[in-house]
Amino acid sequence: MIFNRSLKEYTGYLALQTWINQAVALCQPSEVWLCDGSEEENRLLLERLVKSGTLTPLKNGCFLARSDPSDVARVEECTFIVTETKEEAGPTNNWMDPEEMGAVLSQLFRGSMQGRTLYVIPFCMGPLSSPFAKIGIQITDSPYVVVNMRIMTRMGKDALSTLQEGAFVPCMHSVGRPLKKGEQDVPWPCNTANRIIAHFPATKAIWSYGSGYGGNALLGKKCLALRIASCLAREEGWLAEHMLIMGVTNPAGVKKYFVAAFPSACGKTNLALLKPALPGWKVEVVGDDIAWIHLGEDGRLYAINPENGFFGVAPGTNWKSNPYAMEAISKNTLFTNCALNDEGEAWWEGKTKEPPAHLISWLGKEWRPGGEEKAAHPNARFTAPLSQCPILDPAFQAPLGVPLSAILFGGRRSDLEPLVYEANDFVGGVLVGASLASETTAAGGGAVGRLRHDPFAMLPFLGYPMGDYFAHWLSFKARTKEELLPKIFAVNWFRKDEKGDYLWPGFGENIRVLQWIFERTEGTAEAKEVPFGHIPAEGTLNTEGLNLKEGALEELFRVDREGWLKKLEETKNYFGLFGKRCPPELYREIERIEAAFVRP
Ligand code: OXD
Ligand code: MN
Repeated sequence: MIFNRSLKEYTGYLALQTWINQAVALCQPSEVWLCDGSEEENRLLLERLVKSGTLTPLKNGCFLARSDPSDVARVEECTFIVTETKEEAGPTNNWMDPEEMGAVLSQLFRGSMQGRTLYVIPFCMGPLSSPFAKIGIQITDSPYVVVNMRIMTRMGKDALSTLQEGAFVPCMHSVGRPLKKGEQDVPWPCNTANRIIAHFPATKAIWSYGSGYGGNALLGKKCLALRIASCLAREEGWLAEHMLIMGVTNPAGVKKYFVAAFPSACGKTNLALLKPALPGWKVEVVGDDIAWIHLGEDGRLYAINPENGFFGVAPGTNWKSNPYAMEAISKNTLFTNCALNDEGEAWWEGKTKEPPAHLISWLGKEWRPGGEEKAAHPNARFTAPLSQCPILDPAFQAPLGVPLSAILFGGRRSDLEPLVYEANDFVGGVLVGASLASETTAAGGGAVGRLRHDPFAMLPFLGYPMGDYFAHWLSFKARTKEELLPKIFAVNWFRKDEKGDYLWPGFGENIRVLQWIFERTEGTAEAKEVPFGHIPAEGTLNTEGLNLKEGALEELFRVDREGWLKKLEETKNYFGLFGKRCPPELYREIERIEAAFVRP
């Protein structure tokens, strides 16, 4: 065991030692490395990774990894919720029986780390001093995972110091490629034919096999902070959400916090790091992907970011679309599946207006512009510490989180959904979240551009039945005064005209929409009532200095009655999938909107 302090010094030692012993007996590694999270350790691991060909050093302390071409995204079809009955996992999850899964996993993991090092990663999701933080212990045979987890979480000794006996989420991970004596390793070991990412809500355990990529392997993120956390949140009365957290300050210096849920790769990082196009407005970021939301003693909702880094989609990120992200990733960043330019920097589609004349592609091949193949994979990622972000919110480490004034739901929809509207009330807002649908992206591993329901942007990340989740959201209404709950809004930056061009410029100009939302939460912005809520009254959305195409604004807020009635009907059909678990309040809200459409 390589660690300069004995495990016995930690309160949580007994249960942890047992867990490590079991893992060692099962996986049969050739050495065990308990990670302390230090600079020195990180340097050693990076050296190992460069030597093994997994990482290529870049400028400014950055590194590039090229994954196996078959291991490039989360794999939703290989992700399971393991419960006694299928009903407990719910109709939106893949399910397996615990005994059956136990048998599959013990076979896969037996000897899976032969010839490799077993790393033990203690990590904390949430600020170390937060009563809402959760400790995870990830066991992995991937040093690439260790160096990523060090950026994405509070990892090592500090996390271990806060461990109480037995109070950790056990996270077991293997790339599934044992090495025979003398066998040469490959740069990106994986076993994609046998990938399985299994979650056990009853014991809160996570077992992941066969993939080294992103959310499949960095188990603090989607597995712990969303799927397992959603189960904990249901039991303990809070919410674990796929949401960014941002602070918005107006020119008068008043600050409010918003959270926003968007499906994967729909612009959460860009919105969280928005550089306002309007003078006097300021945006600061608390988190770009996950929010843990608790009811405060004052009856308001508060959010913490359980993560400590960005694991963002690189393609499309540039100095215009997201200058603060570009700054954050300018040093000490791990790039995965980006291309490599001749200056020793990572490159991806959209980084520069014109692609460089020569690159090495994410596949490690010579690349020149004009061909069919992309230089970077569409789901290429950067892993960068939040601390490097120039607009990190000062309350980022606040143990109880930041108070919320608004909740936004958004998808990628080329038609129907207006640029922004406010829901009728809290129940109406829960309906907005529950009926969220979006065009699919490269992050989920399946077909791209297909409209699919993605309630609360949580479809791939909920650990229990969707209908119960809707009811859990609604339960907050009875637990506090409605006027203390954040107002709920829907946004859609992706509306297109009949030629297929975007109607709204997006990016920094989205502050105009945030301004209206901000002012609605203060009760100062005027609104026009529509059946599904309120849209900005004419002239209320600040479009000064914006050169919108003629008719664009009208189109962005056009209420397509037939389209909406069809959507409501279709939403009812979709909710039918959840049977009796779907709360009747949501059907009543749909009926209320339908009736308002029918009334002259
Ligand atoms: C992510 C995702 O990586 O949602 O954040 O896929
Ligand atoms: Mn995400």
